[in-house]
Amino acid sequence: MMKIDILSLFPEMFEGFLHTSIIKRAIEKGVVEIHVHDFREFAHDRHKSVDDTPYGGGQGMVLMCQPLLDCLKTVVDKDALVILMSPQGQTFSQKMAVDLTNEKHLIIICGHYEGFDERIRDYVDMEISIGDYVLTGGELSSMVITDAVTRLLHGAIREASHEDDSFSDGLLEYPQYTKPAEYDGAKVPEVLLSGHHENIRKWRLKQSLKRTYLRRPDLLRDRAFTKEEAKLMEEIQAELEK
Ligand code: 4GX
Repeated sequence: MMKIDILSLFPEMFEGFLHTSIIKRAIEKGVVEIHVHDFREFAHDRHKSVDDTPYGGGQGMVLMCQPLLDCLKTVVDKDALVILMSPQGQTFSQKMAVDLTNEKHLIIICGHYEGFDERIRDYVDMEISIGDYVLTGGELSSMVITDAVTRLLHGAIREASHEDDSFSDGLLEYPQYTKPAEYDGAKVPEVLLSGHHENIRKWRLKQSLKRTYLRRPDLLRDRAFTKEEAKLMEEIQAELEK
């Protein structure tokens, strides 16, 4: 059982997320325990302030140490990995999601405003960004991390579904089809209806390679191809030159 504590000023943003689909089921099955904490409750003044103007002047507000770190103290333990969501962190990836499944306890800090008091970083083990764009706060980012990690935990989904994930073997997924065999004149590739498992496997591998080559060549840059993959790549390149 993994435990995830999320520290946020907008706990209501998590309502739909925690009560829907696979995350809801994973919580019910005891695969993961997720708690959202409103660190505004730890503010001491009448106005429940959590931010203040920056020393040295300038625009915007800075999240102050006290309410957030007092909240952190109530959830931290020796096993906890404290993660800060920020555009300045390492970019999140499937590999990071897999690595995080080895942790017992994640604590994810979501900030709003222009930034954090730098001294908050002394209590943080890892800073993660979900991509090079600017959000209004870290809540959506923390849900991205929580979602990507939770679905990988034992019992969250059928184990075999992970093996087909895009990125799990460094390739994009092959095209999939379901009934009917023809829709508005568009046919399902013949090989998929043939029942010939070896031909289907080879077709899917070739489609994965082709799609990755065309859409995400960066993923192939330092990939060690098997003999079979190298041969399929030659076929793909020859077909594309025609
Ligand atoms: N991936 N944001 C955090 C506040 C902030 C500003 C500066 C630290 C330093 C984001 C992202 C993201 C917006 C969340 C700014 N925190 N989080 N917030 N991209 O854009 O994770």
